[in-house]
This record gives sequence, C-alpha cells and structure tokens, in this order.
Amino acid sequence: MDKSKKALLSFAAISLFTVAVVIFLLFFGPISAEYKKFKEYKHLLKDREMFVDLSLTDGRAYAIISREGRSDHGDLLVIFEEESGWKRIYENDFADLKPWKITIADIDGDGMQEILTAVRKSTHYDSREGNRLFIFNFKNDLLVKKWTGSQIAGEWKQFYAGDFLPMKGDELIFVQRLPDGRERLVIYYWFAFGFIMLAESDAYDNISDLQMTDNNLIKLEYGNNETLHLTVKDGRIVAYSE
Ligand SMILES: [Ca+2]
Repeated sequence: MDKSKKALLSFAAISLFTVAVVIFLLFFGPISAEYKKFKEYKHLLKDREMFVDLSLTDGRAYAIISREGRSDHGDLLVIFEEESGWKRIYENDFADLKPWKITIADIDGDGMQEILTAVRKSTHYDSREGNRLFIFNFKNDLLVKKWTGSQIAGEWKQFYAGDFLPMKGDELIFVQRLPDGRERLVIYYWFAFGFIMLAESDAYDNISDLQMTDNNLIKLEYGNNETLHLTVKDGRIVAYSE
C-alpha cells in the first residue's frame, strides 16, 4: 500500500472514531454521571433491587430503591453508612408513596441535614396523583417526618435544593407546570415551621435542568438545548445581565 492510501485510511479511521465518540457523548453523556454512580454502588443492592435515585453525603448513601427492578419509581427508602465498608443501616417501606427522587439539604440551616423526597400520590385535598414533597430527618436511627406538602408549588415536575441566596438554610426551586403546558421556576425558603414563596419566573418551554451556580445565579436549561442565566430580583426570577 502506498503512503497516500495509508494516510487516507488512517484519516478515515480517525474520522470514524471521532464521529463515534461524538455520537456516544451526545446520547450517553448526560446520563452517564448518574449511571456511573448507580453502577458504582450496585454492590449494595440485593436480589432484583434497582436504584431509582441515590444521594451521597458525609459517608452516607441515601437511596430510593425499587425491589421489583423498575426505574420510574421505587418502593423502599434505604440509608447506607460507610464505616469499614458500607452497611445498610436503615430501610423503610415507601410502597404507597411511589418515591422517585431523593436529595439531602439543610433547609432550615440548623446544621442537621434533611432528607427530601419527591413522591407521587393523591392527597386529602387533591384526588389526582401528583408530585409531592416529603421531608424527613434521620434521628436516633428513626425517620422522623419534618414536613409534608400537598400545597407547595401547585403542579410541579421537578425540584432542586441548594444554597444560593443569603437567607438561612438551603432554598428549594420547583419547576412548576402551568395550565398552558409551559413551565416556570418557583423558589421557596424555610421560615419557622414551613415554606414561604420568594420568587417566580416567566414561563419557558420544557425546562430540562438547572444549576444554582453562584451567589444568586441560576443556570437554566430549557427548550431545545437553550441556556439562560437567571437571578432573583424584587420577588421575581429574571434574566441576569452583567
Ligand atoms: Ca436542618
């Protein structure tokens, strides 16, 4: 084979490889972090159990697990602790609640972490099945209910917790569904015994993710891979401009 053919072949091979990598990253990039985490901790599971969500903090792993191996919601809340190897230190049957998200935050800023779970259920006030927030503390080896809300943020599809505003404790951001199919962000903070709404945003199409990136800064992903930086100002969540 002459030199130019060889060069052409290796060029083709490199191009093909690059295209394959780009396609792989496009399709599997966004889910890989979560998938990797589930895979890394898979050895903690028994039988047909599968992680629905997993939150790691301070030597503990808080998990929503499905005993039947389904991924849309779980039926068990499990806490693992690392002390010369991981141990399952607590579990609670959540079968009636259809839990699908777990995250750890200190909502009231007292130094004790809260366990925040998104569950899917109907309530006394609303017979339709919808997303609700349940908040617990894990105290003296028991799960203690701190707050359960049927009336927060109306109809919502996702929530995030993080400390990006000056008030005490972590704030909550809900992605609220509006009657016209669009979505908006609503921020709540803890005061005394419950949550107070702080601010809401304009409506956007298909909010897919957000990060609280800095002091009073939210990076929003919405629509067709669009990104926007938002900030809280005078009770509104508005576009950030420098
Ligand atoms: Ca707390």
